[in-house]
Amino acid sequence: SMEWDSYYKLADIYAWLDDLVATYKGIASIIVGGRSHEGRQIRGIKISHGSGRRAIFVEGTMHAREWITTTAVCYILNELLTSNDSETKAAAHDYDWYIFPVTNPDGYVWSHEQNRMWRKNRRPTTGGHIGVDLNRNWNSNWLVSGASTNPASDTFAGLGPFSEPESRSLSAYISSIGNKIELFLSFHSFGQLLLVPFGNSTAPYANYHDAINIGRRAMGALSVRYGTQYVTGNIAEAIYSATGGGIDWVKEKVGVPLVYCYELRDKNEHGFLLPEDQILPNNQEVMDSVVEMIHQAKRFG
Ligand code: 0X9
Ligand code: ZN
Repeated sequence: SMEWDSYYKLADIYAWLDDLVATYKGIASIIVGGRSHEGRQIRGIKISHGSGRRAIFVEGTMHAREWITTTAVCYILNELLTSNDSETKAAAHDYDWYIFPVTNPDGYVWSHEQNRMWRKNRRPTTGGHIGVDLNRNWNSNWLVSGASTNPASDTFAGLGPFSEPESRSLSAYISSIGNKIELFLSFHSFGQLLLVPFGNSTAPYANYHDAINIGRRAMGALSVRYGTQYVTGNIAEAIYSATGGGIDWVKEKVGVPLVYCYELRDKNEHGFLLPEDQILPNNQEVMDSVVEMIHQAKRFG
């Protein structure tokens, strides 16, 4: 089991997923959201307590060095399977959950073994350069803004939309269950932000104000335990203009009503190197916010 006091390597996380499925037979099953360039699975878990339920999709570690997102997604999964809290249990029972802790497995392994600050995937592109920013590679306003055509750049968008096996296969998986997804959560770090689409436009869409209100209330719940403050806002406004991101595609092309991108702790004191003693508090406050978000989403319909 996980102790939430250190960051885990990919092999340990994947073995833990397999253990959970063995322990929670009939409720948890392994799902595979495709394969990476180096042939690793994008391995996740589906939690389902019965048929006919709407779905919540949770993914982390699209950016390799954002290790706090890996453990936060694992924690959500663990709580949904093991918590005795009534609201958490209701959330687990009322929805089908599709949970992928590591959507960029090659990059994550590279960040553990070779370069702690690696962000992109590990596929060779042009000019001897390696890696595409998977959060610029989705087919939504691809390469329109905040993305690079330079293969050496950390925000290189790739040679075309969905040029990368990780974003291509995960998007196909999302499409295959798209009409049942009610809420989509993408975990990044850092900055303490809760972002809603779109990456290059601040124009409100149909449920924009509901999305912001639900998000603000969820961040209110997040702040209760340790006082951690998050800002909720549109991507282009709250952080910077960036297109080709996962949540933009999920909103625009799949039509999922509620989609959010968390930018977890901290606010650049430690940045990507968030100390291990912040793992548990971070994960607890995030779980508080997810439970409240579901509660609020029901209120707003
Ligand atoms: O630049 C990014 O991809 C995200 N910030 S990070 O520091 N984690 O790299 C922000 C992305 C926001 N846009 C979308 N999710 N579409
Ligand atoms: Zn990121």
